[in-house]
Amino acid sequence: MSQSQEGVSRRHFLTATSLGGLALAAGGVTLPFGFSRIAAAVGTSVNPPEDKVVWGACSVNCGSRCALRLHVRDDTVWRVETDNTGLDTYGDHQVRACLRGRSIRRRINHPDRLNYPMKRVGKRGEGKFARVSWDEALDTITNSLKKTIARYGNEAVYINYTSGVVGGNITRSSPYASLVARLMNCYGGFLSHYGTYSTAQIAAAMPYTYGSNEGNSTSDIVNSKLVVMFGNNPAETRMSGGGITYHLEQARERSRARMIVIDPRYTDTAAGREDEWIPIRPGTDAALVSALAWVMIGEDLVDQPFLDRYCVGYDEKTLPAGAPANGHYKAYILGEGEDGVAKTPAWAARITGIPQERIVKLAREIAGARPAYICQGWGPQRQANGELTSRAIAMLPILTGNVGIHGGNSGARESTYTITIERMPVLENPVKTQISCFSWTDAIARGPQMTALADGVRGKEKLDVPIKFIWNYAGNTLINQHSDINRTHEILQDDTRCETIVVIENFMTSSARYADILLPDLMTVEQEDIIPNDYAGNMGYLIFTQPATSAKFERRPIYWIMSEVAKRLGPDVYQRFTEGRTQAQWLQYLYAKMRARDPQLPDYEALKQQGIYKRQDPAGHYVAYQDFRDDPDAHPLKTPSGKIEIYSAALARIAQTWRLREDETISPLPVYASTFEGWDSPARRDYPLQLFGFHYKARTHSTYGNIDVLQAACRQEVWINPIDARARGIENGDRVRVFNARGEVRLEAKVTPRIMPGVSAMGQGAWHHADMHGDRVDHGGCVNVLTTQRPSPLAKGNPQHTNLVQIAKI
Ligand SMILES: Nc1nc2c(c(=O)[nH]1)N[C@H]1C(S)=C(S)[C@@H](COP(=O)(O)OP(=O)(O)OC[C@H]3O[C@@H](n4cnc5c(=O)[nH]c(N)nc54)[C@H](O)[C@@H]3O)O[C@H]1N2
Ligand SMILES: Nc1nc2c(c(=O)[nH]1)N[C@H]1C(S)=C(S)[C@@H](COP(=O)(O)OP(=O)(O)OC[C@H]3O[C@@H](n4cnc5c(=O)[nH]c(N)nc54)[C@H](O)[C@@H]3O)O[C@H]1N2
Ligand code: SF4
Ligand SMILES: [Mo]
Repeated sequence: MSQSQEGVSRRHFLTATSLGGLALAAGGVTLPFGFSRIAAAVGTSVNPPEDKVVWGACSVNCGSRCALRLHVRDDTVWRVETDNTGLDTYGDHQVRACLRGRSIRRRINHPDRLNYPMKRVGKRGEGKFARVSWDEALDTITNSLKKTIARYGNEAVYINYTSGVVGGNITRSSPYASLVARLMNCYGGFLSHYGTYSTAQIAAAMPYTYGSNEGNSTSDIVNSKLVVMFGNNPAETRMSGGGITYHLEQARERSRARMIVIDPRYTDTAAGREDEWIPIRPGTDAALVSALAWVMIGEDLVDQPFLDRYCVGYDEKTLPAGAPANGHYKAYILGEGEDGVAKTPAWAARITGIPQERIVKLAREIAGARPAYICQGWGPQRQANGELTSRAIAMLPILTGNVGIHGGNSGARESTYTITIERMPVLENPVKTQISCFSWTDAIARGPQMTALADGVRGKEKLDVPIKFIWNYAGNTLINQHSDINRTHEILQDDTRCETIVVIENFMTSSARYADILLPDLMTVEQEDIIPNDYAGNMGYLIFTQPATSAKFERRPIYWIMSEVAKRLGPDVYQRFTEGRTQAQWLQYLYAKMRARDPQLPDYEALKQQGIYKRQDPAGHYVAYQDFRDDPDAHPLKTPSGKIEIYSAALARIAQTWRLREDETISPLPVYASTFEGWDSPARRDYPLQLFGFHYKARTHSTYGNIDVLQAACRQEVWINPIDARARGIENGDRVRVFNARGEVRLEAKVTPRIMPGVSAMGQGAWHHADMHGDRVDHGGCVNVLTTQRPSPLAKGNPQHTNLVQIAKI
């Protein structure tokens, strides 16, 4: 708690009488600092004095993480400010919260917050609950868990992907690292998953090229001449003042690097800061890259020495033994490979919607600007052919030798500097079987039919049992965030399939409605925890949060909840789970370990006082694969050959052995392939518009989605180009139906040239709002009514950006 620090500040504004006096008191630093003090001073003059100001953090999964200063009066948070420490110069800048974090008081004090444990009384999904005691709730969970494991084994217990508190350490919700996982690992284990909804395709694919999935730090753009962004929108997806959007701006201000944004939408990242926006048809980036390669090869613009020394499979010279003749990349591009098609700009123009001349110019521009920071967000890979796309985009820095150097990049998304963190240990899972994080609905519906070769089951040839028990702590992927909500409803509402669902939440979300037992959690800002930065360029930090208020109603912290279940599972389980420590003792124990590894860290009490501790990357900027670039023999990559594998023999083997459908492609080369529900799919006859759900500033997924001021500031709309709107008689602001064979969503249309013709989009994460026992039409604008549960071929990941719909005026 930062009471003493705040006490000093408060004395300043109680004695200061003018703006000048205030600015002086604040050390004459930045305007926002002075302003917030004035606001506080005005507040204190008309209201009773506040009791304290407490350091908190916004710990949602937005890829940033922000410090909050919670002003508390009468045991209630009544005002929220953000980081005000340091001189606020770039490199020691303030980690300022975005409007979501600044509105957290409205989440903390929301009238709809869950207050008591509840059990389901109606049909599953109907949303009928009755209040029960904690004892009854915990006993019920324990008995169901025991029964499930006795009858089906530990593999029938699943911990769903959830990211609501991904920022926490003790409170962390990430399924790999949560206290739920720790508990299950103390009790025989659980069916786990690989991959995430965020990065399934790129995280599966990139390692075939590079051995890992890393990018340069965004701050390294200070050394770049050109920035090329494929479907990357940090102005909306990394919004913190300590986040990537700030680094991008500051670094470009210094390097004056040109910026080209390649995205079906004119994004907030472009928004006048770009030098050029190139709209592209979703799912076709690999075609664009192929044509760029065609121009570069034809005009002798490729970095041949780099390709010869560092890469495998660019041309005949480095094609691995066992690969087919002309199986190399150059042959593929020039039309001498298996398909016999030259990847000319004319060929790509038809696929991507980008004019040929622009493709030629872009190729010359990229090859001529060194170093170039070529990167991708995760939008392009959240497509049904996303594995191919992510590796294809990486070809541009590879062809131009931009990998492993300052100001360059690998083609992946940025990496970040992180301060030493010692995670709450989750122990080892005795169960080795895994499914992809996206295929859990299938594992309920047809678990024992799922195999390694057809469905990506790992650790076993096939699943033996379906999922019978689900833990869902701090997540909304049971309904809202998982694809094809209407199908999910069918699967979940039948409680003879998955027999028990436990949801631990703050709100009655669409997922919470499917709980059998629903438990009210404390929020991170109501607990003690130490929270590291997420994506933050080259300035890492730690935030030490303290409980802003006491625990209200019967809300309980996750550590207590899991300890109580452990206790009911037996004294040995309880002992293994807690190791005899309280939550506070765990934190001290973990922090002591951190300091042992990193003696520069402030001591525990000092960190508690100062709330946030920042440090710049001592190495300057992170450069992905720099060691390898400097000395490839001494520092080989983690690929089988130790080199950049443009041709991957491992993928060639998978392509031969896995069971794939007609319209699915796994290839040793980063080729372009069309896919199900793409721009050229026959289904376009009925559903002519492509649709995806971008990550939206109104919310972090669904979190903050119930905050009125944010809803008003950033409306939930479907973007549609004026050409497509006119053809349908739709005007800006009209209510429309967006539908396909899976369902229907109703919301307002945003008619705008900011999206290319033939494509539509809406912010993902809006709260699903439908009568599931009636017409099932969603009035909340939730894109997942329209998305498919069919996984992508290699990662078995979520192709949630690959959809076809029709839009009609209501
Ligand atoms: N405000 C806010 N920030 C967030 C989140 C949030 O919900 N709200 N979520 C966080 C999380 S968990 C994640 S995983 C990240 C997600 O980060 P991303 O996955 O990068 O975000 P998206 O908006 O899905 O996609 C980025 C851009 O890709 C574009 N795009 C879509 N398909 C294609 C394509 O085929 N080709 C090209 N070139 N572009 C395409 C979209 O228009 C969009 O502008 O964001 C994080 N940040
Ligand atoms: N169509 C489509 N769907 C998508 C995506 C997309 O791009 N398109 N993106 C996908 C991606 S990348 C991701 S990461 C997922 C994210 O999906 P989720 O991980 O489900 O993320 P949220 O929707 O934010 O849900 C987090 C939940 O945690 C709760 N919560 C927040 N704080 C706390 C707390 O302190 N305690 C407890 N117990 N609960 C808390 C919130 O109320 C909220 O219900 O969505 C995926 N779904
Ligand atoms: S939503 Fe993200 S950027 Fe906004 S305050 Fe929270 S952590 Fe920071
Ligand atoms: Mo994500």
